[in-house]
Amino acid sequence: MPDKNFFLSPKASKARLREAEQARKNRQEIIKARSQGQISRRDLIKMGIFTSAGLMLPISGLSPFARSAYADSNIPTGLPPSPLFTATAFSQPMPRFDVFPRNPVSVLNPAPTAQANTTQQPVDPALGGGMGPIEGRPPGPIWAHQQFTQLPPVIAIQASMEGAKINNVYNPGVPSNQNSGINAANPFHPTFHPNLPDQTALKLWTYNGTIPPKLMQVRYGEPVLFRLSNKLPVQQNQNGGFGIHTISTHEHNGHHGAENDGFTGAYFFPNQFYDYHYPIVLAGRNSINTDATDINASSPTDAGGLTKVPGDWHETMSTHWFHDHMFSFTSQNVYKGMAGMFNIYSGKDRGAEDIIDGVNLRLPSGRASVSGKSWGNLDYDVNLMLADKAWDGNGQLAMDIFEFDGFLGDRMTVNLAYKPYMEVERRKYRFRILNGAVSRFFKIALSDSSPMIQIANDGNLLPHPVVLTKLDEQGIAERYDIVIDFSRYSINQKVWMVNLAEHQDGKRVDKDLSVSEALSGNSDDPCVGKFLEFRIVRDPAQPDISQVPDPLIPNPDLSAIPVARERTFEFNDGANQTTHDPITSFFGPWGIKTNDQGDTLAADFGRISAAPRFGTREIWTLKNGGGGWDHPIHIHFEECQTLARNGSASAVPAWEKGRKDVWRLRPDGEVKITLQFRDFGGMFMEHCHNTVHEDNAMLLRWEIDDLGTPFLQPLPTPIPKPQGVTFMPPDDILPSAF
Ligand SMILES: [Cu+2]
Repeated sequence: MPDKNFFLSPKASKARLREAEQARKNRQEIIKARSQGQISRRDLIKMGIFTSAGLMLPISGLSPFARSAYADSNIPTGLPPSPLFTATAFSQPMPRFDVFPRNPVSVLNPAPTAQANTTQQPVDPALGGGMGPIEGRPPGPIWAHQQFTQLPPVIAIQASMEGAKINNVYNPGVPSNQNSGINAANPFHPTFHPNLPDQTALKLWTYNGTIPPKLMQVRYGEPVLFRLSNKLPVQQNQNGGFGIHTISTHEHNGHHGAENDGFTGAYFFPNQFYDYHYPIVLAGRNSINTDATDINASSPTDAGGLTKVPGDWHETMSTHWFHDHMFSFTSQNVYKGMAGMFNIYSGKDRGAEDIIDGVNLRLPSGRASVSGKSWGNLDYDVNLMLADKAWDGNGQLAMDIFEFDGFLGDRMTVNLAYKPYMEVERRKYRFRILNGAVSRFFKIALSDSSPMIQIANDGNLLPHPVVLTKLDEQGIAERYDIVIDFSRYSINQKVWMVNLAEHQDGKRVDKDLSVSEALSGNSDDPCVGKFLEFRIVRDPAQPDISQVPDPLIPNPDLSAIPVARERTFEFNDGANQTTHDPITSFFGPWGIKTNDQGDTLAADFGRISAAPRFGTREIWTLKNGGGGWDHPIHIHFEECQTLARNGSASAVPAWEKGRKDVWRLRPDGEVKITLQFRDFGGMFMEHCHNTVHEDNAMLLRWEIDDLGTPFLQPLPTPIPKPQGVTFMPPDDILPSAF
């Protein structure tokens, strides 16, 4: 297939291509200056690039919204295609995730503390000098780890955020023959393909500075302390042109106290660490099965048995991910590599298909009797992170932050490898598929249109498995777990995962193609078509005894819990900003209108838009305000049940009938959901997960109001500085929040 220029039609004139290249160069200078702190938002307004209402003015040669003088392209953006050098599709093996080592908490020095560790250290002059705390978590009781003594951390996972380097300690968690022949002992280079240049330390920023992306394996009832050290450059301008060195990690969609949620305003600086305490509990632990008597609410022991845990087993979660959530820089930082996955193991979903105890669902994973691991086998349980990327003429990661509709790359990567292949055996595999893109939606089929079984949505095992020949569109941050049975193929056969979702821009999917259309090579979108090749290489050494039972995990029954309150959130463009706080607020074009009152507001993490009462249940309606966009809306903290789409309960498809945490609203669409507020408190978020929309500035803060200590109401807003986090009162509290 000839190399297609996605961003400009193949029919675009040479003049249009030249114009596009010039526009790219012009914008690049501004992107660089903005990301490096050399110009402020006010400067951009003065320069006429933004209006105070947040709309970008149509300046030809600069704005992606401006119509070209050469109107021969309806694709209004301007990056040239990413060169492939000598790399070709399906010529490199797909690396499995790199599993984080799990250590006893005693290895942590200093030991973790309930309140932030405010031991002082000198602050680099580039960060203002003076002295500041070693931990960047906001200090004091309201940001202390909740229930730290009841749920003390048992496992320590340590990581650093740093620039790209060679990985000499890659641990795929499986032998080489389950990792497409990759010898994990070889140095693993920070590149999207062996025939592409290594990414430089300023372009790619990842957990531990290495690829493959990282996997945390955790289990219920075993609290984890994730200590993340910020080792990014102290100079803000050492960023390769985009991304920012202040970071905040969100464990999406952890049921943890807000101090561990990666709040967008709880970011920390180079040379600081942040202790995230992940208790890994079943929701409802303080009200349901509190004495831990239900064996279904359980966690795997190393010896092959079960430990009972409190909480509602219907709330069991399996597939999470973690990523940066820095205010107004999430898209750039995640694109730069700050994303990993997080598998949670339980009695139901333990990752050992040969343990038959009446609780274990025995999903495809691997055999404890072969590996010696009674949980968390990865042989046939495969994490896939899909992301579209773009790179410049030197092969270095490139991004255009002025694509306010959404930024699209033109090269498909799986686990950060450009169009790889994976060797598989003739048996069932589970794939935990994450959309880790900035703005792109995917829609997945197999090249021969044979069936896949969807077993989970957003990490929640469905009430019933769903057989599909095409998955639904998958929005940014959504996770679809599927099972593919390769026993129907013969050895040496190949089959491909195919993307059917064609984009023209970052607004939404332009068109869902048929498999044959997607395979035809006629799409202008180079991320359409085959992106992952499965090579069926052998029979399994042991017979496949894994199962996909029905039912999987029924929904929790909420019928006896009264609905305390209904709220409405409408997602629009043309947002207004009413606060103008230089630290906590940002401007549109995107925003959220709450409860049909007042303006559509751009994000301010100092504004409280909703404050549900602790211990209650509410119904929230998420509305697309129109304009032809789709928005994948994410609500932090609790998994929700989808009650209706466009007012109709029967319009909720079978694969959305479990619990979810991200909903594609679809153009002009509306979703009604229900959720509870329990177990923990503090400030959480709701936002579009098209991360460009999120950053510009479709995000709001809500907090759980418990009418007393330790959560004062309303909570003060943290203002992070290298010399210590201070607090200020909320900029704004919407009249309908409490
Ligand atoms: Cu959006």
